[in-house]
Amino acid sequence: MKTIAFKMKLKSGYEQEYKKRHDEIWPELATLLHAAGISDYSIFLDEETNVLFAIQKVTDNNTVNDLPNHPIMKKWWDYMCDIMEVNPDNSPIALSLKEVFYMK
Ligand code: RM4
Repeated sequence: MKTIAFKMKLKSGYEQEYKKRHDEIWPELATLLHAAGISDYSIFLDEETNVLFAIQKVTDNNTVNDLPNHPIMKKWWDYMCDIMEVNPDNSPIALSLKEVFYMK
């Protein structure tokens, strides 16, 4: 198991809508993410910059790299693309973050 973190960006003015959509996350999406090896997934919003900071645990044999091809993942990204900064395929622009400190 390892912890990974990345950042995404929310469009201005969509904080409540972003939270609402995640409060009502599709059960099939949660199942898919769990099946891919993701757990303890949190997303925090920096209200000054609209940067979304995401952190999650992934199993050593995770299949996270297959998620962009999955129909449920694609459907979620299509659903979210109006309120996030996205790539041409509607996946969120996500930048990996480097761990520089860890304390148990
Ligand atoms: C985010 C974004 C991410 C997804 C989470 C659940 O807003 O779409 O890719 O993992 O939702």
